[in-house]
Amino acid sequence: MTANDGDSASSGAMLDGARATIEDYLAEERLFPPPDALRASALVNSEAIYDQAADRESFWATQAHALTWFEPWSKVLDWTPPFARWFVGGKLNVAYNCLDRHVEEGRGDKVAYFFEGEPGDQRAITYAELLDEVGRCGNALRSLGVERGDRVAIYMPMIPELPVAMLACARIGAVHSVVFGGFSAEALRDRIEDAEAKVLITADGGWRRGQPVRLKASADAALEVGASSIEHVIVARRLGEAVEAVSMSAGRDLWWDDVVATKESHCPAEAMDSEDLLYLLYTSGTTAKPKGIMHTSGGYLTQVAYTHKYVFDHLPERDVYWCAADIGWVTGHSYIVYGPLANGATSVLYEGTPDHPGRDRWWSIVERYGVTILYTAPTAIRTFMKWGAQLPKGHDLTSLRVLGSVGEPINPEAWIWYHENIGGSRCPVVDTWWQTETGAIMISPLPGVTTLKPGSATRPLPGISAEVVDEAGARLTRGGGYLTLSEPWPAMLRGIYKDPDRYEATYWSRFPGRYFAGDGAKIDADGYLWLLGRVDDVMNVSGHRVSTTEVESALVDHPSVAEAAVVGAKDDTTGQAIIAFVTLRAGVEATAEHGEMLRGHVAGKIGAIARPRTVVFTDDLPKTRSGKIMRRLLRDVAEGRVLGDTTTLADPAVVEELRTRATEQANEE
Ligand code: 7RM
Repeated sequence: MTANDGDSASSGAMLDGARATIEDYLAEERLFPPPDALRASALVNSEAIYDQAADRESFWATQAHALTWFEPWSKVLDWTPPFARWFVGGKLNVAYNCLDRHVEEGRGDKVAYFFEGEPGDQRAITYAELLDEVGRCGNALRSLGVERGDRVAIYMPMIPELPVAMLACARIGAVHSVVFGGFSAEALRDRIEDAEAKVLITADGGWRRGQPVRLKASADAALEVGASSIEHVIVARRLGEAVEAVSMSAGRDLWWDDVVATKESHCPAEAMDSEDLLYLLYTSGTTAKPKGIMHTSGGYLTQVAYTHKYVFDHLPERDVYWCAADIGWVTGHSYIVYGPLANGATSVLYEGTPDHPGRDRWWSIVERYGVTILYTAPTAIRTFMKWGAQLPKGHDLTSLRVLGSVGEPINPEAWIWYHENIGGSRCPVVDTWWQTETGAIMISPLPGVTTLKPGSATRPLPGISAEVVDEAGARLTRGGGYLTLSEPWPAMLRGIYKDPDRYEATYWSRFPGRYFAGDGAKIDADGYLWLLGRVDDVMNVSGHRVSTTEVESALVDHPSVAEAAVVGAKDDTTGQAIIAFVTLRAGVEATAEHGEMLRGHVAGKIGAIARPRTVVFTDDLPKTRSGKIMRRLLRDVAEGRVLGDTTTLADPAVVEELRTRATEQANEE
């Protein structure tokens, strides 16, 4: 199944829905030109950079020259659609670029990370210290037989050992596959099996909202059956005495303190080809099987470094940068680890939740470290809005210069709140559109150049070609359609691991010659882009992608479930919430307890992020005559909207029935 062969009704309906959204957006008409003070000192403060990028290949070559290459490339781009190779023949090492060159140039004492654990423990880690630890970890991996090209799975909390593990892989040429710590044992097992990882790096656990999260127990469950490629498990100690002793399997499991800390720090960096795999990161698509997105070395590092520098107007001598995402998602890979480190940034690395021990935790962090750049997601901003403006007011946030947003469309109300209450009305808000697949930011303002419109990601960055097309693939210069990328870009995915056909079908078949992102977008009279959300069966919950099909599979996996259909419904905080319509097998009673149990079942299969907000039991699902479930109708029901055209329904009575049930259900909550 490709991204586009779902029921076509859903895309059309999505664009209809999107039109209503855009009307809301345009209710906010204020324009925000770059503040004078910021423009005066900005790295880029003129439109000229867009003209310079007209020759795309030479523009990207200039950006790539900001990195240290062991051997030069012979060709900037080799494009055999849909397969791109950037900086062909060039040799570099990503970890060397993130660490060694800063140390060699005398910046070893600069802080790379201000780590703050959720319980309040603090640790500043310099570039020199990070380099040493990465070397030790690289040597540990080598001692366990990890070689160039081998895959290493990483399942960790947000502690310094996580970037260390990633960089150690990059240093020795191994490919990391980071699995978000909130994912279940089963999700971890699937990813280990697909990647055939040789080593798993994990921790006894981490802290979340004051509670220990026992990751090693989860990892043990993942390895209990299957995942037989894993030869060794390295376990970092984070919880220690706070919890019962973790079980260590003799011969397989090793403590970080025994296997890493004891190694010498000198660890030669492999000269990798520009196109060698750097990492795999699994992301949800429109089928139940997550896709292993492949990112390579030279092009990826070029674009994450370039975007981190210019989108956030980052200067290492001036800024303290904080991306508050989790490293387990692509935002953390590109904008906590690789981009900032390549640029010699000083970053904040925070382990926990925003409400522990109080709801002003983030603002105390901004104040403590003098954060100048803050990058977060609309769902977090809306949560802070609910908690009230008095919390940030209680802290000195005047260090902030630039604010960023990522993960989903930011509604103008949240944009304005962020701008005023966090940014003191002085900081540009850069709304950055990109995806796991794009690897790096693609559409975004430049804070010293772009006049902002709240709710618009504005325009493609210099070097990027994004275009909106209609159903037939014809380019639009005004109005709503489908967002496509019309030229290859350095950080683009190189494929889906072990599945080139799916890569081609998912991204390149709907609009020939174009990469289709799966998002709807509109262009306004000034040429500004307004992102309108997904047009496929991918939900966006708190800025994270969850596949409807994946949740449906988890549901029908339960013996009591006959059939399930899942949709995303608009939610004021999380953007979308997961609503599951479930038909039970004969003899099973549709009780509230059973619904609760099914919600837990999904969380157990995939992770808490996929737990449905609501389970609606129904005797039948609305289907077209050809038997396709009509998601558009279910979305209408879930969002309590007036129902659309139901004439292709096999049994219109089903919808009436559902609507009644959904309303009853909502009243019970
Ligand atoms: C970075 C990330 C990608 C999907 C993408 C969009 C949505 C992300 C924005 C956005 C509107 C934005 N990677 N999305 N950023 N929509 N404005 N600034 O989120 O692979 O997890 O998700 O997220 O739908 O396709 S992701």
